[in-house]
Amino acid sequence: MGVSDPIGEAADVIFIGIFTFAAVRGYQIADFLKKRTKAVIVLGGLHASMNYREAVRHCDYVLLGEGDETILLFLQALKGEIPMDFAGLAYQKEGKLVCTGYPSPPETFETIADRNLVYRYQKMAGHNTIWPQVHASRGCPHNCDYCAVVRHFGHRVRTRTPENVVEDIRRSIAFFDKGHFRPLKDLWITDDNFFADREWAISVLNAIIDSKIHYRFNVQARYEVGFDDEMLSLLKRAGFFELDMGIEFIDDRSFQTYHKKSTTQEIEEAIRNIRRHGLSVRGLFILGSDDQKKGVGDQLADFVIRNHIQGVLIQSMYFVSGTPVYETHKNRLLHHNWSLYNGNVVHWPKQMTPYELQLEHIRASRKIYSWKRLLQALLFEDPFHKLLFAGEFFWHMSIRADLKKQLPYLRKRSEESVR
Ligand code: B12
Ligand code: SF4
Repeated sequence: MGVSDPIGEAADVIFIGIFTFAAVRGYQIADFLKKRTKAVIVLGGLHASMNYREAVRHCDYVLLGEGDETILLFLQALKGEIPMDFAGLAYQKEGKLVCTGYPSPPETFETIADRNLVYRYQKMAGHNTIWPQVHASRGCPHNCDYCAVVRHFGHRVRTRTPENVVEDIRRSIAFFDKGHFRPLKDLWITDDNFFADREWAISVLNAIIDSKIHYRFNVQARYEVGFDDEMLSLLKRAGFFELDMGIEFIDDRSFQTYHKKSTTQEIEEAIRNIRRHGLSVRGLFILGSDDQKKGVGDQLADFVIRNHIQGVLIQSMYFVSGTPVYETHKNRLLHHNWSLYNGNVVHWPKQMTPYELQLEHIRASRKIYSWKRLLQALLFEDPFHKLLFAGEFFWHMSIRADLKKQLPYLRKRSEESVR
């Protein structure tokens, strides 16, 4: 599809990838294309894979799991070169669902995407809200109940070679910086658990240092890396400025309930050590656990401020079928409107109403991104963090505006006496 063929009339196959928050839109596009083109419509990605029974109603085929190898097999099958029966397929045949199961994940995934192939991506790259990013490994050995990613990519950690990662970083930076002025330059390593294979992580960091690429990087991390002084020094030398830590909860009971192996004390100690190494910490939090009560918004904000956490993403719990939390909470979901699974409250927590929980979220965001803290950041932070905080201040304003739009609905549902 392109400018001369905006709806893909000439396409033979159209592949559409969806995460949960994009599923509704993805289905609309798939339905539209199905009616308007002759192309074979294929849905894939995390949400389509974990909800293939739902996704299959909007397309000709769902391809489950990672697409690197199955897309090629699929194209071969479509051309009649191999039978359409390999692992990773779901489709409807004579009104019945056929599913050949999840395929084995690829062992190597060294292909560096040509970013020029994405329609208008070069234009989007000029915006400060889109950063260069590289995904260097897949899989995580942990088993947190709410995590959809580990169900999709599996527990076994699979990595790209350090040379391949560095080459991708180089090309990503070149693509993003070409012809654009971006005051906040940084590249995000988006792995869910970059440090799960310690030796490999060290070799990637050494490869970045040897490459003489001078850039600013951030990466997602569990708290354990905060006790690894060698790793923290290497991160600093390689140009990393921030670790995005999946902290999730601020009470030990919630960690236990959802099988997240952490304690609040360990996390706080880790943050202190990370900061000692000159790196900042961004906190990724989940609100709405069954152990949390009213007041959790304030507690979360106090935790962030006390521990000098430089920025936050707060997300109310969400539930995707295939995750343990979906099984334990499916009778308490407010709806299955996936487009609202983007931070909003979507379930009945145990000790608050949905409305109260949404207010806690708004309160935490307002306290962390207050005018007073904006002024403090502008006065006392380094130039990069001044800009970052100011940007996030306005971003959180827009997040709160979106959260507030849901309040009337959540109030109404909360007033219902029968759950
Ligand atoms: C980068 C990222 C972002 C960036 C995106 C920036 C950008 N320019 O792309 C930003 C910061 C904007 C972002 C925002 C959000 N994100 Co986000 N994000 C990610 C992250 C960390 C990496 C994505 C990635 O590159 N993955 C690596 C590639 C290789 O994986 P992939 O895209 O899934 O593709 C593979 C397969 O799925 C498959 N595949 C994919 N598509 C298709 C299509 C077909 C046809 C086929 C056959 C196969 C196939 O093949 C690929 C290769 O194996 C993921 C975590 C993760 N591990 O994916 C979270 C993640 C996608 N985000 C998530 C969430 C919740 C959000 C937010 C709602 C957070 C919030 N509260 O605001 C917002 C939503 C924004 C929006 N409305 O669009 C969740 C989604 C959960 C879910 N059930 O869908 C994830 C999974 C994080 C998590 N730990 O749960 N995000
Ligand atoms: S540590 Fe992170 S990536 Fe691993 S299972 Fe838990 S939430 Fe998922």
